[in-house]
Amino acid sequence: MLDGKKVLYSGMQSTGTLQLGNYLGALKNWIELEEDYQCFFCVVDMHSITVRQDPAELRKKARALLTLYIAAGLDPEKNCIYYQSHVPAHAELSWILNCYTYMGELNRMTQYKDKAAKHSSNINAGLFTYPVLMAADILLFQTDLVPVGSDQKQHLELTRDVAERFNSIYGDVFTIPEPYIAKAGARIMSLQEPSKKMSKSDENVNGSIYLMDDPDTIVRKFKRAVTDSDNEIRYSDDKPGIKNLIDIYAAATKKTASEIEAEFASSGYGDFKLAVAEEVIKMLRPIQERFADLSKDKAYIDSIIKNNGEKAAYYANKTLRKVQKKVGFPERIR
Ligand code: ATP
Ligand code: LTN
Repeated sequence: MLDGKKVLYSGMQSTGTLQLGNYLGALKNWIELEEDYQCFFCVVDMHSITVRQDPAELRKKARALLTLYIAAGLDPEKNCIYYQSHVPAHAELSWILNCYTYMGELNRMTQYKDKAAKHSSNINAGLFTYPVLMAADILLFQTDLVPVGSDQKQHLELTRDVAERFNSIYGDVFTIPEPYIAKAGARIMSLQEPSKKMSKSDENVNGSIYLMDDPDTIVRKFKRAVTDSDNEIRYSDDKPGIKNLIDIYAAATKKTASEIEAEFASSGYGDFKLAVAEEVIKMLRPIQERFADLSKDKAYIDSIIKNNGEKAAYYANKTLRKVQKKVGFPERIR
């Protein structure tokens, strides 16, 4: 609890331009929850370097991501929106938690296996211990709720296990966080390979709708989306392409899959794809406009970065000092 409210924490990597899955699976839910919680939204730039990045690009993307959080509707006065790399406590707690996490646990993480396969020439230790840094992010703020897409569920379970292990040795140090995985949009798939999740680091740009895509690009990508050939709009696992488009339409309109099946019972794939594109364009337009305005206001974004970084460091240090004391680090001389 913080100031009488439960704590909500989430973050995204500044590895690329946000795609529709990031928005529907995570960011949109953050906005819906922000009023009821004391919220921390992090740009996890330290996680981003587990995969090789161009320094100038990484800096640019981190700022764009922070600006996009605000453009999408998060209020930076009420919520703490900040860069992970500006708060050293993340790295410090991560080291300590490394010593309470087993190799076997990390070996089971599917994101690690996927990324190791994808970046086989750079399987670094950071990629392996990535979930420990994520656990540190969450536990530093005594978080109650973590809204994420379903691909992060395993990392959340590990976070809970590590926190419970630590608490069982040292007493109630950490709040045990709950995942929040909304039904609609929890896992948006690539438009080109509907068996793979949509990802901002996918080299096939036609598989992802980026939040900054213009209307023509969005229509073109949906028109080209891979589907089966029976032309029936039905929500079923044996129709992964159409199922994904129904999921996107459902998340954008808040309609259920059966309402959508009924609405498009007499339509073909072409019409349905255009309808999905239209809803997505409508949903993204205000975010794109706000992003363009905010990007011009350098002083305002700078002030958010500074003030919120300091605020996050204050709360994070409180937990860190407690943990350092528990594990037996010497007291600081003042
Ligand atoms: P990368 O491709 O760089 O690994 P990503 O696109 O998978 O990145 P992350 O930064 O890892 O995105 O994830 C940010 C948030 O978006 C997380 O909460 C994650 O669960 C959610 N998310 C990512 N991809 C999807 C998706 N396809 N569907 C639903 N949620 C998603
Ligand atoms: N691993 C997450 C990003 C992330 C995160 C967090 C999400 C890092 N730290 C803390 C929620 C809470 C991902 O989306 N790939």
